[in-house]
Amino acid sequence: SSERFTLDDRLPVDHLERALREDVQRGLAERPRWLPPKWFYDARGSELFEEITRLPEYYPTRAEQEILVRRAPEIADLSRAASLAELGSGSSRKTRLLLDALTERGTLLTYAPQDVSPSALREAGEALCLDYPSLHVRATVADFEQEIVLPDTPGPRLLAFLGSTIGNLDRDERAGFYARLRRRMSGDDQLLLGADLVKDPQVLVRAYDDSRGVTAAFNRNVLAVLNRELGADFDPDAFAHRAVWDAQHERIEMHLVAEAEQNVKIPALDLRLDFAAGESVRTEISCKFRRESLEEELGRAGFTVREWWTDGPGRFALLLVVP
Ligand code: AVJ
Repeated sequence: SSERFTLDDRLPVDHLERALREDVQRGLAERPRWLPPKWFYDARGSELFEEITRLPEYYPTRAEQEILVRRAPEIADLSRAASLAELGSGSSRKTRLLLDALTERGTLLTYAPQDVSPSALREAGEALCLDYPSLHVRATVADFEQEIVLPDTPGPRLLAFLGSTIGNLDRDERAGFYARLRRRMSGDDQLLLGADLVKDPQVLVRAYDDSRGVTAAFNRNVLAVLNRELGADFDPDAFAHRAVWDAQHERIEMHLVAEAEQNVKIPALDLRLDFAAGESVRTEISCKFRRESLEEELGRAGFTVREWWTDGPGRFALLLVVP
């Protein structure tokens, strides 16, 4: 296409609705109950997440940004990427640092963001086209848990998976994800991976339980999504926000805890749920990483870590990984 911006929607029209129903049906029936974190991100949830990234307690976004500012020229030199693909690109805010460096280096032709939100892709894509007048933006609407779409452009591709979104997957899910990624990548492609690191549990818990209650609102928003999409009658205010450090799995878990006994109807699923007082729904895992074990799990999938960069205080890592 001669258009500088294209958007390829690969999700079947009823995908989100079908997947949501399946996830809710499965997760809320299990004990302990759980929901996948991807359902946080409707328009309101995406707004709340943007607000989280600006909170004083939520360091990961700023830490990763600091690394990108410092290392973008090296990333451009080492990858010489003709295209930059990004999984779960959202607002593409941090991406500009990479686009600037790769444009400066003179190799970049195409940016290929992939996200489940067509509106985020359109907004970000159109803004980028204005600011990068020779860039081609090839956006894809797809769920990276289902499919990983890389542009079929010539030359090396740099695949970015930033923000420690990888932490939302447990060990087994990560292994499956790496394997699918590895199969899609050619010998000259590279992966740029953002990973939040294990640190003082107090610092971690505060990052997920901020004093202004933005993360609490973000967490409860998933109940509003279920109310709207499935006609459920959750009272979000009847659930307390909890962030806990699971030392065994080295992960933060977010929960919604029923403050009193609740009966909830989900008509679209013909479901009635009884919550005992104190019963919780796990809404997110956010795994934290150590260098050795992360390099090892990537190695098992056939990847080699070429560079490991951290921010000054060593809170967050950015990895350049090769097949
Ligand atoms: C976007 C998945 C990386 O786990 O830190 C922020 C989401 N949840 N605060 C994270 C999130 C609560 C975030 N990720």
